[in-house]
Amino acid sequence: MSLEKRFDDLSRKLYGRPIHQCTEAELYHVLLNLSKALSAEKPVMDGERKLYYISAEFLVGKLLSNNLINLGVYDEIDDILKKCNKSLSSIEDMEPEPSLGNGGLGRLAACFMDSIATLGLSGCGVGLNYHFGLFHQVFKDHLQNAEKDPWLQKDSFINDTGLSFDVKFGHASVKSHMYDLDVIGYESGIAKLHLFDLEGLDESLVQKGIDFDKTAVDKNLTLFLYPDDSDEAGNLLRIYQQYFMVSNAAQLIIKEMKDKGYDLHELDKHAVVQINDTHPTMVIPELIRILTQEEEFTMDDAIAVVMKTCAYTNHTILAEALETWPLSYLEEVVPVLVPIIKELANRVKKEHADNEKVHIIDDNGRVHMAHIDIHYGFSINGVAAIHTDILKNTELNDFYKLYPEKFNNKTNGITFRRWLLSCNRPLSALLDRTIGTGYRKDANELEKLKSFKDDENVLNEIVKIKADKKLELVKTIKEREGIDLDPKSIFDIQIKRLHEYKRQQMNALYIIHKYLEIKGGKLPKRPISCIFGAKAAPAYVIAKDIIHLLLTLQEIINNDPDVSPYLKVVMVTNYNVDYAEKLIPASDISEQISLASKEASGTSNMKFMLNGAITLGTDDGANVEIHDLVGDDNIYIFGADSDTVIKHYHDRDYFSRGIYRKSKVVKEAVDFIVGPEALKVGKRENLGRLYMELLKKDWFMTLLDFESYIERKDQIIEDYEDRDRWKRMMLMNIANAGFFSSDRTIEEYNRDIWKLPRVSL
Ligand code: 26V
Repeated sequence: MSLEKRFDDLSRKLYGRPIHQCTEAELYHVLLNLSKALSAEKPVMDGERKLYYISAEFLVGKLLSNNLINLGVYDEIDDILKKCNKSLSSIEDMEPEPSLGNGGLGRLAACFMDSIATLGLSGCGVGLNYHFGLFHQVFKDHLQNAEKDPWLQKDSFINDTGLSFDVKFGHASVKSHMYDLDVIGYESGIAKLHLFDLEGLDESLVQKGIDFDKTAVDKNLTLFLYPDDSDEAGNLLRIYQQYFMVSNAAQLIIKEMKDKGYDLHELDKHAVVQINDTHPTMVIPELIRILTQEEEFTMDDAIAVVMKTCAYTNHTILAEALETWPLSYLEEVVPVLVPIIKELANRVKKEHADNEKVHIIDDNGRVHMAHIDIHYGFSINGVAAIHTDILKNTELNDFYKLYPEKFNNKTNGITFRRWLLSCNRPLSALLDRTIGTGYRKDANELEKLKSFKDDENVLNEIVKIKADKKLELVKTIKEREGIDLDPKSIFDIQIKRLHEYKRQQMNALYIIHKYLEIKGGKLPKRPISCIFGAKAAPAYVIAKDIIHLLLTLQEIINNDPDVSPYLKVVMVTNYNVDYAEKLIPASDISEQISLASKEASGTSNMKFMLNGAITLGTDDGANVEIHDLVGDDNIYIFGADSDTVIKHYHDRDYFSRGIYRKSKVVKEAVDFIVGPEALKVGKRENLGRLYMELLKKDWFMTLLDFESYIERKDQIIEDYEDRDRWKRMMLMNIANAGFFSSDRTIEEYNRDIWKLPRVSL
């Protein structure tokens, strides 16, 4: 049967009408069901050895377009719809975005699932099905407000599997329910993403905002991702959630091994578990518990086999992000695991009596989750070359000395299906026409584009695609934010979680600096549009203050007739994957300005590069590798390097106030935060706190790099006017992006850690 007939039959079956008479919302549901029917015909990858990728986040993004692309039917569906006077992009707008992640770590897990499926590896993802997601961000009085994000609908991409497990906590016992999301590989089979949900979840617990009774764990476990953990109940709830996730994962693994008739003593031959950051760490003691208590293993045998099965990925060096739980909390939530954790800790203590830094339980009775992973896993990897080096040489040096063979680097990657084929179809069409379609499966083929570096037609087409994407974004921003942008202005974009180390505040200081220059009569040659997207953790006070500053600047600058023709500020509302797919193809400048050493990798830097934006950044995370690939001429690097920064922390000799006192530009920009113009619009409490933070602490050394940031940013803005040079830089960035395909990253994970055979389809 032809696809068109199937599509039409389904629309008649579901709505009693042919395609052209259906509304866009109806067509979304028709296509959702068509996509599910087509994916059900594809093989599910399952082999002799299987990967379980456990992660608290899977930021999958909207699924319809991507699924149609990976099923190889996007263009055909697009044509059918066009014939019926319908547009696929308006239909896509009907799809709610799954709210199952927070930032780079969750999006990485989603890119990995796409690559695992595409490469035909036998693997699945395991996570939780948060009904209200992270949170939905709204702005009121220039402040971030958090609301629930009810993204789940009755008819969705998620399928009920009917599988259920019991999970026993200290004071309660609950039942889970497993839902599956099919991850469709590009012209390949299916990998399953298993999302566990709590049976008996009570959505009505959430009445106002994102507040709910955190103690009602038998009713609240899968309401939110990262519920506020600023109090004890919040901390306990996170442990409940983590154990719920890993207990389900462990039970699933054991069940599948038994169903396939494998000997659990050979668990490591048939299963490999990737622990994504420390959130799933308890899978280690949980597997040991099941093997010793339910499968008659000795403790030695259980530990030995689990050690050969589990591998850990570290995603940050920030001490405050490395989880440590008080033993007393674990005793309350998961008393069954405590004797096992103590046993694991004792073995380490005995073996390494001389070095407390590698112990699992410290003198304050806190359990260091990463230490469990490192001692009792067989692999530990960082996510970019510089990050892995810092882990080896500084942060985890004591462990590196013990287990050098366990440490390895896996530089992050992104799936080109979503971040090129889906979000920038004109650019992928141009690539098809110039270098052929081979790059879709072998991203290194993007290099072929280099032979067009002097081809004016190709260069001008790249520029034209960018201009069109900017026009589309202008329309979106007008619709969603009510702000007018000049499509001819430079689009300078910083999109990522709000965190002091990422230094959105430094970008804000530059905007203030420009504002003051324009007020003083120094006008830029071309208008600049500074665009931000970021959510701040609801309990992270300074991060919310930075959002307040950005919204205050947006109000002041966009309404000032002297300045707004030259400078605009936009903080987009509720930044998510869908927004990223619109912002990234439209970007001229990619802001990657973290304090060197602090950004483990970054992944938006790769997405921007692939879409022809030029990086303005520090030598940090994967920027270092981008820099190596494109060379000095095609990137703008500034600021202190990671060695200098690490030395400042070591010597405790960084004082921001000294820089503020010495530098006029620094002082002017910082003072503006609490000056009369800002306070007319913004709040003294928030702006005053931010001002004091910069002067008294500035833990992430904003002022250290501010002058060199101004210098480099002024330069990149000036160079934008050299249109010949700029378009060559765009081409060189696109052509060098192949290395950052997540297919390459997954090939490396598989080669060095997972060792899965390719499933023949
Ligand atoms: C979490 C927290 C939570 C408590 C407050 C402070 C804080 C700071 C950072 C984090 C990040 C946790 C891990 C994470 O998301 N890392 C990100 O992982 C990405 C994928 O590997 C990587 O590209 C980003 O550089 C890294 O920040």
